[in-house]
Amino acid sequence: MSLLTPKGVGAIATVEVSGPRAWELARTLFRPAGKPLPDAPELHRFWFGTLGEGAGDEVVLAVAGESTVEVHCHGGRRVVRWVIDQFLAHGCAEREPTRSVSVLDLLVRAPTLRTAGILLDQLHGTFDSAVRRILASPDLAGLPELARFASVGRHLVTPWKVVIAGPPNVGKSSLVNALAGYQRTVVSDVAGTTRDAVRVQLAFDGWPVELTDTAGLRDAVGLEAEGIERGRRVLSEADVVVWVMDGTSEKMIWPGDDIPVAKLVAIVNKSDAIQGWGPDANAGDARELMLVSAKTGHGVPKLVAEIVRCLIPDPPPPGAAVPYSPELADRVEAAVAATDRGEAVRLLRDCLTAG
Ligand SMILES: Nc1nc2c(ncn2[C@@H]2O[C@H](COP(=O)(O)OP(=O)(O)OP(=O)(O)O)[C@@H](O)[C@H]2O)c(=O)[nH]1
Ligand SMILES: [Mg+2]
Repeated sequence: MSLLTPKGVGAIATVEVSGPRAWELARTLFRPAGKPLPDAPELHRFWFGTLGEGAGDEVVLAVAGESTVEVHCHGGRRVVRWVIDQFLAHGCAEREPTRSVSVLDLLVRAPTLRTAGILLDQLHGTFDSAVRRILASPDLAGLPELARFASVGRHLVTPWKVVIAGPPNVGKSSLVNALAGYQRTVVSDVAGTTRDAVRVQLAFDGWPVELTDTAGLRDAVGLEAEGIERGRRVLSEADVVVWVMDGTSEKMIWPGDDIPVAKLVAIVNKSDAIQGWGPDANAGDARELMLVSAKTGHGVPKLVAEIVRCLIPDPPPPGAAVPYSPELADRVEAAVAATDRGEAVRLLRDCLTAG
């Protein structure tokens, strides 16, 4: 069962119920205003009547397929919920909205022009056509190519998570402010200033990013320890961790082994205050020692480019087919990993009917 109309308040909403028991359930829950319903569903017919016990709600019941009925009910949120609940109470399962509705839903929520452009391509059928082409080919040719952009597809609306972490007082909050381009988090020369994760939504190169400032990672007790614990949790969910070290301190504290190298960008901050390390020190391959100054902004554009390269090493070209929601991305990746063709075909067909 799924809601075909967009969520929200409208004059009319449509709830689709499909499956072998759809007609039987419609006959149980719906009381027609006129003659009784036929024993078997008759395609394209519809009836006016009441749904549910007691006063119920006045609805139109329509047969949309051999095993699919539609309930057209009043469109207020509570009414729609109530209609869905009637079917849930009779053993129906709720499904996410159908794909064609959800691509529009996603498009209106797209945070940047770049992600909106990708979603618009899919609204025009790019993803659907690619899936159909793959299904029509005997060896499912083109499937790995479709999975190539699964990670991008997961983040067209939901931002990538970039976490700024490192020891206390190295300039993490200053760096968040430098990246966000304005004063967003509290900066002070007292170590342990940031007590909790602070989140900022931004776009890097047109990609939506949620930047999280964390409490300095060190042993601590009490209130601060709680913030640090949360910081560790945030780290484990990050897509990229920017590990900040202080170039002016005697001892640089490197990230622990618990952060996978693939999602780690390590930087040395306060380059403005480091004797002998001018901008030139940033010229070579400085991935391990990228020099940045949160204070002057030196190295910040390069850091942004590195974060983007880490998050999206292979951006989709214009017009590419992209599995544009986390659900579609999961299905396409599962189809690639499927050991038998039948399973892969089933997953791809699901991509055409469900979001
Ligand atoms: N010279 C110089 N000082 C900086 C730079 N970045 C930060 N600082 C100073 O370093 C101190 C600590 O900065 P914060 O941004 O609060 O550091 P933090 O890592 O967030 O600290 P905690 O939240 O306490 O873990 C402040 O006095 C900043 O002004 C930089 O690029 N250059
Ligand atoms: Mg801080």
